[in-house]
Amino acid sequence: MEIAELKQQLAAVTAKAFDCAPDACTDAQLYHALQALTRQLAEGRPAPQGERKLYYFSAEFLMGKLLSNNLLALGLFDQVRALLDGMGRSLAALEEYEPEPSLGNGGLGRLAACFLDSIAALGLPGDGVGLNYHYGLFRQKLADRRQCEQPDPWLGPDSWLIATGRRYAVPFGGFSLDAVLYDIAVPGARSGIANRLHLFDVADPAQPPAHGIDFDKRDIPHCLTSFLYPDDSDYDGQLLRVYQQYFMVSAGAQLILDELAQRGYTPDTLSEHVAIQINDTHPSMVIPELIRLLTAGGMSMDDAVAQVERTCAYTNHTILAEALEKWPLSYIETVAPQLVPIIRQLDQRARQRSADSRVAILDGEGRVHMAHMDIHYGHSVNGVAALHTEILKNSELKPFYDLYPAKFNNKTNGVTFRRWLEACDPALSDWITARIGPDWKRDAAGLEKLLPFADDPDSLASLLEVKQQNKRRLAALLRSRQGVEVDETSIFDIQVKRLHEYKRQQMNALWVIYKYCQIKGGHRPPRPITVVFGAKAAPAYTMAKNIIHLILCLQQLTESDPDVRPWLHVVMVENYNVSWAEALIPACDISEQISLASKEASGTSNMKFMANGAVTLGTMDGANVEIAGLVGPDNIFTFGASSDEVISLYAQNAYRPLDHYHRPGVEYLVDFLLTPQMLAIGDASMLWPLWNDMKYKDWFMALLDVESYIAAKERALAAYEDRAAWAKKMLVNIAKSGYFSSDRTIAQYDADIWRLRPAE
Ligand code: 26V
Repeated sequence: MEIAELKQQLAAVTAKAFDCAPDACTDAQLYHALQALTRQLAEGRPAPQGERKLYYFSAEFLMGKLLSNNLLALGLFDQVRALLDGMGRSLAALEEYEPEPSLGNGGLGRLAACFLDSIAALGLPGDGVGLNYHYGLFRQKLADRRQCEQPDPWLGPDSWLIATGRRYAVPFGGFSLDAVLYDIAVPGARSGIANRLHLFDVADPAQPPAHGIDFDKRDIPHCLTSFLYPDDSDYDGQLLRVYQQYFMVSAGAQLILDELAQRGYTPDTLSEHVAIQINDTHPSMVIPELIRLLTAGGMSMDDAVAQVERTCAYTNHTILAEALEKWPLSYIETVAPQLVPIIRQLDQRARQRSADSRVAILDGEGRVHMAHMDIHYGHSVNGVAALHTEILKNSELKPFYDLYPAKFNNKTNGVTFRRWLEACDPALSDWITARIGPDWKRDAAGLEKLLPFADDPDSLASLLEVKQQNKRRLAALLRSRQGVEVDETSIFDIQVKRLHEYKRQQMNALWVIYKYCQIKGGHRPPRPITVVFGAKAAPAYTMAKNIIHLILCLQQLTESDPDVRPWLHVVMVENYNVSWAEALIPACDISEQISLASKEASGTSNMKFMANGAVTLGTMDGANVEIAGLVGPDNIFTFGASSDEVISLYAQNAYRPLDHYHRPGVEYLVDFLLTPQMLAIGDASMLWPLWNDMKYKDWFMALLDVESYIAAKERALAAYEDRAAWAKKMLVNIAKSGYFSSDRTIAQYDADIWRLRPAE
């Protein structure tokens, strides 16, 4: 669409809605009009046709704001930017009025959103299936150096939700509840089509809780879709999780069979016409539910099991034992009693396939191992990075790999470069296009064409200028949102991700202590350093909250010390989310990816940072391994124990944190937590358990790697001072990042697992 026509259409909307021309509108009104227009264009697109259709089931879809993304997909991004520019307005300013959908939590949810974007861009028929949470995970407030949780309402008059008018009755034990279907259109870039994200909701949702995020967890009819991952530290909370899961998959399975019939196919052809991807174990009950529905329609159990096994595929996103779901069968007896005989049958059949009790579905304590059900009754099991898949095959899921070697495959994660480069970093996008043309927007592998510019001083100088511009933009945002003043000439070192001990934000905090002591001892760095953290802690995860407390204490300590403040600045962003990521990632110099090797399945922010010209400081974990392989040792800073070393330390129970604590460079860092200056700022009831845990337990081995981490970070900081050499590292990272496009990942899922064969 030309700019003139766009302007005309926009004028029609503003005239009708506000009785004025676009120029006379406020930013809020202009946002409203642009959103309405964009929404209408997205919804007007046809669905892709094909023999087989994918349903991507996920408890989370961390979509982020949709205006820029949808404009890009519709091919209107540049025109809208130009139009607004001509009016003296900016898209960024309008987007401040868009609430961010709070439908996700972390990597798994953001991956689902990137996948929907790529599925649509490739023109593949594939819809998402999830739940319409009203108050999200929670909104994080930082007060008194602690995290507080508030509801995160996001549904308002300008939401992207489409009320479809469709609903399905979900049969729970003792009552039934209607699942009301809302959709969000997912337009594909350059494909001309739009898929849908299907979000099920209760008909009569509860109002937000009066205090924090506490609510009546037994009020299933009203509260089922209130929150994502509601507290499950008690029985009611655990049961609510199972209610949510069954609600999602039962309604989803009914929708699938409905659409199958609408397309003119009978249930005995299910696997030819439907592919289901089970995103981690939250949707696993779709397997027995589909079997239930198929057999209720007259299909034999043998045939139903075979259909479902050919239809479903499972992705594993974590090897942390506590995240592998095991629900007592008694819970399922309460929530969905009709599934119990089916799950027992599936367990019996699995026992016929293998006598190895480690692969049973039901264990001796009457619990259902959800992942086991997925592996037996799905045709594909994939990990999300090369190292992760190898660990699944060789240790975590080894008995299953021995039983079903052909089911296992790797699909290294990816991210959509439309959101994570084109939309969030227009200056860098223009810099790239000025050098290699626009083809990289179609196929990110084309970014390799940048490599010859690694020796072009002008290109390197202007690349540094782009980074500077993004740092300035972030500084302005930090000022307006949090009242924080950061030094734009400092090095921006950024760690943003969920707070978890295995991700080792506490190790980064130990580095802050190291640097603080260095500066106090008169060793100033050559240039100021800004260390940015962003992380939410699960509300019941005490140690994670203690780590947030430590970071906030260090923030206050460094800020209030005039010797240190000019050289070392700790900033914690409040309520880290997709929108924050879109401002932080383009501004980053050093990308912190410091998980304990073997624990981070893949990571995806590592890929986004890389594509935006940050240099990784990381362990050889998850997709960092593949990043290191692509950019080579000169363009990444790696450190720490290898995954093999870590796995063998666990296997032999041989890690002794005290041995590391007693090393001369380590003890004072750990003990710093309990110094009078820290206790004057912080709370001993949070700092002491952290100190005690690090010294005596340290399950994720921060002390094992802290010395090599500090050394590697020093190397990175020193390397930054050779500006031309650093710019070259940035350029190589950008040039090699194309492999991590989710378009590539999705093409592989389709070739190896889904085989969607879209109609030409
Ligand atoms: C598990 C659980 C279990 C306990 C209750 C709450 C809860 C919530 C979520 C999960 C699963 C989270 C898994 C996850 O997000 N994994 C991340 O997936 C990314 C995409 O594949 C990957 O890049 C990250 O490395 C991995 O941590």
